[in-house]
Amino acid sequence: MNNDLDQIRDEALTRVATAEGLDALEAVRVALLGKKGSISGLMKSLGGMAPEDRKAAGQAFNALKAQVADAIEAAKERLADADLEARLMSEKVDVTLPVREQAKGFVHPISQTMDEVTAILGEMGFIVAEGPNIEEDWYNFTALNIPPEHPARQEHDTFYLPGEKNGHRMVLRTHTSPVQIRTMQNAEPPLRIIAPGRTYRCDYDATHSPMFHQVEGLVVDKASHFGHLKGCLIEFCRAFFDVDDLPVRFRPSYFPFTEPSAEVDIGCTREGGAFRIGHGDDWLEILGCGMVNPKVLENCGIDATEYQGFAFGMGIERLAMLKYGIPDLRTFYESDLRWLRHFGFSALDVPSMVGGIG
Ligand code: 2NL
Repeated sequence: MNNDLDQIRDEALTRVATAEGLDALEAVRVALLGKKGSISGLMKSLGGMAPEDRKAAGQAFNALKAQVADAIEAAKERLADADLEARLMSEKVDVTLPVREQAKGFVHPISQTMDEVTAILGEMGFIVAEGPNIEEDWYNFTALNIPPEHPARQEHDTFYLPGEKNGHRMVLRTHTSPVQIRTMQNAEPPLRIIAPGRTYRCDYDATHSPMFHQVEGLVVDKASHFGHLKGCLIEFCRAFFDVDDLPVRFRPSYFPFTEPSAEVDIGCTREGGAFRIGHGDDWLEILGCGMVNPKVLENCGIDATEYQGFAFGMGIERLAMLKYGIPDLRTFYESDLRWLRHFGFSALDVPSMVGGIG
């Protein structure tokens, strides 16, 4: 019996020791210790033994089983080490390879254009100011010398909201001017601010969206004059369109909040369907401006006998369409990723970050 067991042990340990690879070792394990394995078979044979032999045989079988199991574990470790060693010898990892490009988002042309406008005016010394999109009609209209009977105040242009605040009707701001009104009320001149942001008008067709974007600018100082306004906006137009000798013209106009008021045109060509900014004998309107109406300064608590100022406003969608050749206003708001991949910008091209990185 002991000799039989010794032989089974020797055979089993030889099979374990000579198994080539982890798969072969697993096959050996199943053949020996599996449900139908030979050592498991020994265990089953206990039932047919004489009771006086059973205890000693059981102990011997268990010892054999444990020994073989230990040998298999040890062999498994040895083979796994050998596998790893072989892989380390045969495989190479080039740690100098550049990483794969990550999928990244795009900057929307509206954001890009706002950033460009803000960067140019920021370099001139304008500070960004912000305010609520939901406004009292006093800030949106009355303070700006827009009288109650003015067409812009009528229901069809303005989104009026239910409820009142401080006895005033609430509106979605129709321009960012109320931001400047609030600044004039709360800060001491001299002021040099821009107000970029969303604006709302009840209008929707091929060239109008109920939500759109504006940047307005305001300077208030003791000696600000129309020459400053012209210099500032000519410089802005040339920087924005990146044309050093861009022709810029000021055409008389009317706004209730400025006096005198002007519209600003830039030179362009329209020939045979081709359109080009910066050359030729045609003109294109791109922004409105003027000297701040003294009534507006007084409405904000600024002494108009001591201070004067100039202001301007521009629509961002229109500037973005002109600069980047985007033909249809509505595509700005469709969230079409194929469109954004075409017209969008890399995050690192944001001009406010140029020079800030790398
Ligand atoms: C345009 C014209 C303009 C202003 C906006 C303004 C603001 C204050 C006082 C006086 Cl607080 N003026 N803003 C002035 C002239 C024109 O916008 O065509 N915008 C798209």
